[in-house]
Amino acid sequence: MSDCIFCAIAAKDVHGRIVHETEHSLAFLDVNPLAPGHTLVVPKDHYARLDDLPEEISADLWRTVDELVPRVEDGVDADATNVGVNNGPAAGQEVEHVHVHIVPRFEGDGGSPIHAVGG
Ligand code: DGP
Repeated sequence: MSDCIFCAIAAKDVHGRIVHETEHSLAFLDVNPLAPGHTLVVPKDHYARLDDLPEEISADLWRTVDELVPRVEDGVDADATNVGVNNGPAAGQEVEHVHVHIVPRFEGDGGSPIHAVGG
């Protein structure tokens, strides 16, 4: 999509601090990190929401997340991670190109957990 920033990063038209790449997925550092090492994993092609993803792309995306979580934790010596998707504008999705946040967490960092809706 021509006006999508994550499509531009995936096409290497816009600089992104890329940390990993597969056939269908790209991982790069978030420009406004919630913690050092905050990483975004995106499909290279444009899909707005999780349920738009074809099965093969979805499998590649989540496999990439699985592989990167321990690497991100090791990379910044984190104690844990929050892994999540803001899936749709009402859930806080600002960039309408699917992206999985991997946010490193540190004991006592004061950040918020992800609460279940209505929980
Ligand atoms: P969300 O609210 O889930 O749509 O989060 C969007 C994230 O994308 C937010 O944490 C900031 C990040 N972001 C927005 N624009 C850029 C950009 O141009 N480059 C990078 N690396 N990250 C961006």
